[in-house]
Amino acid sequence: MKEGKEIKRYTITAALPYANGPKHIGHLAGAYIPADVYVRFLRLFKKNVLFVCGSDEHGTAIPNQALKEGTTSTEIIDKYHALIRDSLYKMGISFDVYHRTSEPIHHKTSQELFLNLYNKGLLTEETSEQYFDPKANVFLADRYIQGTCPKCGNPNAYGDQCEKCGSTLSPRELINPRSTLSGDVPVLKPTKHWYLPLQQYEDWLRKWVLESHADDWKPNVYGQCKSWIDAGLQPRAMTRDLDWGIKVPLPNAEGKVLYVWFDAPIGYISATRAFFQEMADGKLEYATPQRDFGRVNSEDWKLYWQSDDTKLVHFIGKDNIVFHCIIFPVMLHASGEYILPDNVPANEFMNLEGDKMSTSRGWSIEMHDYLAEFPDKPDVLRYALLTNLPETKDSEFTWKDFQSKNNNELVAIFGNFVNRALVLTEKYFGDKVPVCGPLNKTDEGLIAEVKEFPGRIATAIEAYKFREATALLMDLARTGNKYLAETEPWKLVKTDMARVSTILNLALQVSANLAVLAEPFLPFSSKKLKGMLQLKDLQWSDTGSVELLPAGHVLGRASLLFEKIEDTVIEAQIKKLMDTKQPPVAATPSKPLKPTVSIDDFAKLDIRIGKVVAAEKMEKSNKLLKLTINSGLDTRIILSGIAQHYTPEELVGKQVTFIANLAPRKMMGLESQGMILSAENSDGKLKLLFPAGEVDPGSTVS
Ligand code: B3M
Ligand code: ZN
Repeated sequence: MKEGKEIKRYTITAALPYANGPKHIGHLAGAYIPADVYVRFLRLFKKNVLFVCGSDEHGTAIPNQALKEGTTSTEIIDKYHALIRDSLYKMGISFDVYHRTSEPIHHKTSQELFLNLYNKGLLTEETSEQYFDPKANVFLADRYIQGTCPKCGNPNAYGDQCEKCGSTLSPRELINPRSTLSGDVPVLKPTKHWYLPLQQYEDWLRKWVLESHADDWKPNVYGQCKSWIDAGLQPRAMTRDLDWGIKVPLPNAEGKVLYVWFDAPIGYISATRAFFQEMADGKLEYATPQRDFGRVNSEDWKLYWQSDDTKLVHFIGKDNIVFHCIIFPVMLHASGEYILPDNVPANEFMNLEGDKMSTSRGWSIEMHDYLAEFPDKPDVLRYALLTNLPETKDSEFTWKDFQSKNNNELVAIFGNFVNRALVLTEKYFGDKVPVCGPLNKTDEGLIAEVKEFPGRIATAIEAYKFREATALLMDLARTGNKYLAETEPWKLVKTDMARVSTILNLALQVSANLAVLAEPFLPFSSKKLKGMLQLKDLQWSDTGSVELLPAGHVLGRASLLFEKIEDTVIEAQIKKLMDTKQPPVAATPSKPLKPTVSIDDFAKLDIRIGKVVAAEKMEKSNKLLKLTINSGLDTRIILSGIAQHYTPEELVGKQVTFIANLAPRKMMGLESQGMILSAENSDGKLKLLFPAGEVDPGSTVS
């Protein structure tokens, strides 16, 4: 946005989640909830705002997950795109568009931007040595490589980032690197790539970030940018050797794709293009317009990205700062066609019950899990997160705090206040708003306070201080509660009905203010409360007044806005969390992959199911069990090294999997006629492989 220009429209983005797994409540606190509050706030001013998000479906994170789940990258992105999108919408995150980077329009937009830079000679071509896994026959970019973090010593840092300390890394910085594909130590091999020469933009970045945003960017964001720039900017490869991603649109670029951090932020632009294309065509697939956009044209996306009266704001978590504040802006600036972000209000991390949140370690609360447990309570989570946002430093979510925020604030203050106002009115005046008579000092005090709140909350939101804004909203409810406690209308019913009428009128006016002002924070409860008050759609600018509900206005029926959460419910959640916690990941990965074998080699093995008819310990061996197997072909003896993992009694009658044509081997004086198959866990424990259901002895396995 140009300094001093009137803002005509807003493009608000929230980080595109990687579609490589479910996302947790830390992601909500990092980006999605603050962004949503901001956007809903702007909409309450009838601002022209577009809220953009979608799935990030490229990068090594996707094929890596496919490998883990034994499926394809396409299946992974389809599955998690839908899961994440649905969870976010159910949490009330009101995107106007939720797109996907696997869509052709995104590939096209990314390739165009790449070519724009390439054709202007702004990318440098360089051949360098990079880690390669000869066994898997791939170059090890980003998350295909792990090793020890040079900054904090975490043994499981990735080639692009250490998840423990948040440092941005490159594969060559890792100590003891290993391939995540084979576990092997990689070798160096030359390969050609295209680089964005960030160092050439140092002066420009110093001016744009360090000078012009010294006052309006958050200290955590500004500080990270400054240390990056001060450390000396390096050329950064914008391409990768991978078979998953957007093809590099150049001849002689076989097997090369765009770097995921080149294409992902362009996803914001392509989502905007898709939105206007769909709106213009009247065929909505990814577009979910949350307000009336009027008549639009497919080219209107340009207004949101190329017009300097547009304010662009990126909401992200702290691990994405350099990409949104340095690399993407350099790309946009170099292209010469795009506006730059006005602000990037990144949050720090939210921890969970004393430990870092992590889906892979089972120490997290996934959005879809929360919604399955508390389907009617998205607002409670929104509130618990909002009051605890990691805005200036890491914060912490605990189930106890969640319970107390619900019981002591939403129920006891907000819910209690509006419920008393509505129920008392119903009791004394039926379904109509009573008249407001002459005012006394207490009433005037209340009115003066109510008048201040909208401005105070707005100032906090505009400064991206959502915690403070949320606290102020609750303060307004507290003010209402205090007013009722002081005026005690229930005691005046017998003596001064006119006074009761005034008090309840004012209490209802405060409730109406709460209903409107709560919308950005607690959209579901706001809607419910508006229904109870039969309040028409009001804007932010209508609030601060005690004339929102005229006397005689017919109210709807009162019901509870929030309900108490019992200790047993919270204890069950804590137990569930403890149960899913994984032991810390061992420094050594799973065993390296063995060399490839042909299908013909595999077919030589005769694997079958047999029934254990007898089992006994072998004398003088604490490892071996002697199993007598009905193999369907014969009755044979197999010696198996599982004595420390199974007792003979456990095995009799069980169906086991064994290799039937292994050459007999002599062990401890006995001939073993085959081998029982088992899986070895990372802790060394063996688990036998049983068929999932009873089959005939001798059934073959393939
Ligand atoms: N997918 C990283 C993340 O989820 C990445 C964000 C992209 S924003 C353009 O943390
Ligand atoms: Zn680290």
